Amino acid sequence: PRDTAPRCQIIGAPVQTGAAQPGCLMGPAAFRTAGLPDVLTELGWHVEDLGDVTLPQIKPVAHANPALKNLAEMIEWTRLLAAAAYDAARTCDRPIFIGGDHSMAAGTVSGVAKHAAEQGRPLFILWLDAHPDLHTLDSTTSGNLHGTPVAYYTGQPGFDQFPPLSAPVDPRNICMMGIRSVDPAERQRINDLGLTVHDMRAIDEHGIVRPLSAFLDRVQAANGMLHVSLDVDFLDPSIAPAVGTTVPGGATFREAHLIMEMLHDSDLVTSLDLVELNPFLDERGRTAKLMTDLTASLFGRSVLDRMTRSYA
Ligand code: HAR
Ligand code: MN
Ligand code: MN
Ligand code: MN
Repeated sequence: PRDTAPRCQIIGAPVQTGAAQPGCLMGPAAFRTAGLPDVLTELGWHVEDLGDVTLPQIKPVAHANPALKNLAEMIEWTRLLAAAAYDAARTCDRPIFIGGDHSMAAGTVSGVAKHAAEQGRPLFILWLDAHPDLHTLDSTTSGNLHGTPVAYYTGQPGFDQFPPLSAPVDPRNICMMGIRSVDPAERQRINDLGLTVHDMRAIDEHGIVRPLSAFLDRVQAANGMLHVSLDVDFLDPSIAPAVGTTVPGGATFREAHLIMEMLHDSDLVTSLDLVELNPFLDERGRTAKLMTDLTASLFGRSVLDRMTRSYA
């Protein structure tokens, strides 16, 4: 690529302690096997693969909620990934965090949020998921901590054992799409915090273009930074089987690509998570390949040159 090419760093986060089923540990290797770095290079990006973050030996951490699983692991991953994400956001145009279950977003989002705050810019989040992942450590009944990162990075109470947030994300700057599995405590929190949530019913009725355009207009008007967090289970299980928490009725192939294409045209995205890929559950690599192709659309792959851009 040219010296002036935009710069992307890839950071592997082999986190699986937040999910009930093992396997997300292999996610970063599957993304590399699917050719993610080469695909981005071919699209004209300068790509640097920083390898995987690794977790040192850690001691268990106690908590009053007996359901919690692997709390100490999530706390340490959050610390390590927040530092890695902060560094990457400072040194390149668009870091990609390849996971790893969604508990990793506690680290990646809080790390890029610190960078955004230092730039004096608000951070917006586009959360593409079947689930809102809005449990606190006290409200989760499954104890699977991939259901909690949004509560952490927005500064909800009860995360005192976690690294202190230097810049909590304003819940009003979060837009969720694809949601179709919400627990009662999360439903209440969505209302209390004022998140924008386009559930699958809303997408069935209105499509993705208008809700996404409205959100991107807000990001643009605020000179915001935009972090996109793409959970495999956002997609319909018929096209993306490699995830431990499939929910029927997810986004279609074209809905997902169109979101990525609009995000590319907007030129607003400043960081990306690719999460919940469980290669142990995949069929001949098809989910890893689809997630890689969606990333390619976000990084500029298109069928034809487009003369007009919705977001200049
Ligand atoms: N809300 C459920 C729970 O807390 C399911 C959480 C599943 N989360 C993910 N990430 N797969 O979106 O157990
Ligand atoms: Mn930056
Ligand atoms: Mn999720
Ligand atoms: Mn999910």
